[in-house]
Amino acid sequence: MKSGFVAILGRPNAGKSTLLNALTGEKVAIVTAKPQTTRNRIAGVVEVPAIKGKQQAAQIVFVDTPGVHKPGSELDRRMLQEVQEALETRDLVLVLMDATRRVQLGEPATDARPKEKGARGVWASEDEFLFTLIHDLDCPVFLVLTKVDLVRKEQLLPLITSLTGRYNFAQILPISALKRDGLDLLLSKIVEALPAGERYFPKDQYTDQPLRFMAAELIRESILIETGEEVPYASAVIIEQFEEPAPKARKPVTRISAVIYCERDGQKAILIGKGGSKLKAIGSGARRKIESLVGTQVYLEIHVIVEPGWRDSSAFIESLNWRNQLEKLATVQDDDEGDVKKG
Ligand SMILES: Nc1nc2c(ncn2[C@@H]2O[C@H](COP(=O)(O)OP(=O)(O)O)[C@@H](O)[C@H]2O)c(=O)[nH]1
Ligand SMILES: [Mg+2]
Repeated sequence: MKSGFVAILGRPNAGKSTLLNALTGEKVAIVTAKPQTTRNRIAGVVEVPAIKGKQQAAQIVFVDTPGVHKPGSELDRRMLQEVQEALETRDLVLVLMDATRRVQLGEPATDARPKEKGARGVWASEDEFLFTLIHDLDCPVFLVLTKVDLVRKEQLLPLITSLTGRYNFAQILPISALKRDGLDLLLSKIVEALPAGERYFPKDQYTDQPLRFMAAELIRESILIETGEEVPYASAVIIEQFEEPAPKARKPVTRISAVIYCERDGQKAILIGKGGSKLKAIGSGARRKIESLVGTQVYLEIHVIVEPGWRDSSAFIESLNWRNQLEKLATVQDDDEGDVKKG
């Protein structure tokens, strides 16, 4: 059999998380129309069955990453680090490009142009930045043009020409993650390129994320849907308590207590809303999704706390990372088992 890690790389909003979910057939990563939805690298595991005489069986570990953009805050720098960490352990890279975007033909990279959204100069220089990340990779890199359900075929050609002029891609594959078009071909091209190897994850595991982090992400997705302006970007969610139902409970309930951190009083007021109406909407939207994730009824309690300037606090940002949270939980458990508790 074959196996390997496949990093999904691209600009914000390219459709990376949508592709991850389409490939795994599960809601592994949250998806919204807003850029910079994904903050951590997230693995989604796909089992590909063998096709007799054609293709070996494979386990592909796709790694979704935050959108590549030039960092402004400490949070941005941490997100870029997640991208780089995904690139350290990979057997193949997918560069995902939104097929609906405009083409820049041979434009010079410059930051001197106005920084409005979609301004040509900014697009070009941010692309250049993405290309520097893949510049020295010693593995196959596929160009995947996604959202082709939104464009006519003849529109693709100029985009392909301009992108292949910059990098020697091993494959160029048009897909639509939304319509699930082109995914089988993409999978078989990936399997072809992967090395022989054993599974990295148990056969029935579809992600590396712990449930409590997925619950935090679903709450963040609700915030992204329910609020506008800078509120979603200034918000972070931490699960303080995640209590699974007692074994054999007649009516199993998962009890979750979460905190939404924001940066200013005004943002807190927006998150809570008139008479608590906004927080209620965020909570009930998230609760439904968490219920379908954990498969039990969920009691969800949410508090909002102002943590001024957290996006520039590396200590706070590190505490958001579930890999760090797991380490901390393990230490607490060790302490509980071994030592007499202080205080
Ligand atoms: N029409 C269409 N929209 C898509 C497709 N893939 C993603 N999108 C949309 O593009 C937006 C960004 O998707 P997301 O997966 O969050 O992008 P990411 O930031 O790269 O992870 C969302 O509104 C998606 O619904 C696609 O294949 N077709
Ligand atoms: Mg994403």
